[in-house]
Amino acid sequence: MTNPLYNALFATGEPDAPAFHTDSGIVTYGDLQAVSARWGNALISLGVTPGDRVAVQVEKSPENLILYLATVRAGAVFLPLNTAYTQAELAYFLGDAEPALVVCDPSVATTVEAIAGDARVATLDRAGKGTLASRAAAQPAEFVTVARAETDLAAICYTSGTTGRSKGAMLTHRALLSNAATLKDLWRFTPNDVLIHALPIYHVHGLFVATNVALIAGASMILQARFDPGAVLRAMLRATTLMGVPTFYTRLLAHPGLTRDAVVGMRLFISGSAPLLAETHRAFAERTGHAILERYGMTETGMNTSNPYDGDRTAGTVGFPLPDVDLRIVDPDSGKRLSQGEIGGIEVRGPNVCAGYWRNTAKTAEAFRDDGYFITGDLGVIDARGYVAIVGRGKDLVISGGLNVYPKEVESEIDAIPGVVESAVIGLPHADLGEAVTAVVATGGASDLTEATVLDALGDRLAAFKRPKRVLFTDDLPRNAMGKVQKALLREQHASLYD
Ligand code: MLC
Ligand code: AMP
Repeated sequence: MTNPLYNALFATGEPDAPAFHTDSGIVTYGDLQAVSARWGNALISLGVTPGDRVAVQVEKSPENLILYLATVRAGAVFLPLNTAYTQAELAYFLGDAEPALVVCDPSVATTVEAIAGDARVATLDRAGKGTLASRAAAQPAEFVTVARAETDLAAICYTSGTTGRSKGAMLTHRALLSNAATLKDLWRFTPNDVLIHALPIYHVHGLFVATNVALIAGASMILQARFDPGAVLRAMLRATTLMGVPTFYTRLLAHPGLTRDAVVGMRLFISGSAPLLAETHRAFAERTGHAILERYGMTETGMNTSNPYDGDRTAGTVGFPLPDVDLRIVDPDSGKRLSQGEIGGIEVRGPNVCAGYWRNTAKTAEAFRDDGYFITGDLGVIDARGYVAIVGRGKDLVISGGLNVYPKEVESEIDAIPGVVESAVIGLPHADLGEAVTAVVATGGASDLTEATVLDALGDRLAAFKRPKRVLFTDDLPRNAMGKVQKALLREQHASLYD
């Protein structure tokens, strides 16, 4: 049967070749096919039909990845959710996506059942155990892979917006498959590669860039539940590649074990999801002899650009548009194409781009130009050699340790706290996280609010990574002549808060 993404992921790996290296041993490509068959049968026994959403908020484990493969194989739509999301946040996603099945940690099954609507609820814990795993174990290892068209959805990934609630980017088989195939070639992945996989698997970086590229190449992955520099350094002894956010590289640089000897078997270090400082690039090259390869992407588009494998991996740039991606720099207001060297909005078009936002035609229409280009909201410039550099964001967004935080969402929660007149949430330079979410709260001079009361109030409303690392108080927020809060001024005033 034709299932474009599933078939491609298993086209190269030999049945007895390793796919996962886990704490409890090797899982081969053959094992993955057999186990994902059992899990596919389990999904169907739970009523999942082609096109249904399977919402998954569970810790990273080999079984979680098998659930992804089984969902695709069963023709359903994988919907990963950050494990840090609170129940309040989860309720929104379930209401919007209307999944047929929600998979959650056993410890929250009762509360999830209360907000799951018509969806069935099954469980999976960090050790890969739970009602779903038990059900799968009792299923046959034969499964007729469900046929899908290239335009059918394989996944929905939610991404927040500058205004309003999160939107579900609809990712087709074609989008995921074309991006994985392109990156495999560009980054020269082969069955001999061993990728250190220490990223979370609820975002496109860990789920699609890392997992799909490794599988489509027939390579293997050392699966680590979370990023721990010591464990990554130990894994380098038997690995060839690492993909990470910039915080991975700054934390590795802070570890005395990062030496030339530690990386002798490694051929490639890739960074993305947030800007890699040129000084991190330089320091890493000095310590290890490796130039980190930086690439640029987003949830809605997968990867758009990459520094070259051969040739100059230029610090401070994200390299060239991928071979099948059209990229242009435009005047953000008029949409008019700008000349080389001019700074403007980055727009992309290609097979990698999502099919729009789930059940949100208005936001979809806003995000695309009439000629099909997707408006990324990033500001960039192309140099004379064709390298793209990201020079800022047209969208009000903070990226903390590779995770996106939309200030509006945090401000709305802070503004609801008694005693707060208004707030401004900004990103300030932070050596570890790149940017740290910081709140400036205006109290009108008449409140006894403290940093602790504000943070306590946000506790069960916002995931921990969205909560401000610091809360500063002021009588009033600075405004420009148009009455708009001057966030740039606030960023300047507090630029050295985390030094
Ligand atoms: C965890 N915390 C964070 C955080 N991660 N706070 C801010 N920003 C983050 N990114 C919180 C924890 O909840 C905890 O809060 C406290 O900080 C200490 O956590 P930690 O032990 O330092 O965190 P750690 O587990 O080490 O995680 C840090 C990290 C992780 C950077 C390794 O966040 C990570 O793996 N980031 C990668 C994210 C990613 O994959 N992004 C890709 C998106 S896709 P408390 O309150 O409990 O103490 C994308 C497209 C593309 O952007 O181009 O790839
Ligand atoms: P997300 O919505 O989580 O997919 O985040 C996508 C955003 O991350 C992009 O729009 C960029 O702003 C940012 N991003 C991803 N990769 C890079 C990079 N290499 N350099 C700078 N910003 C990046």
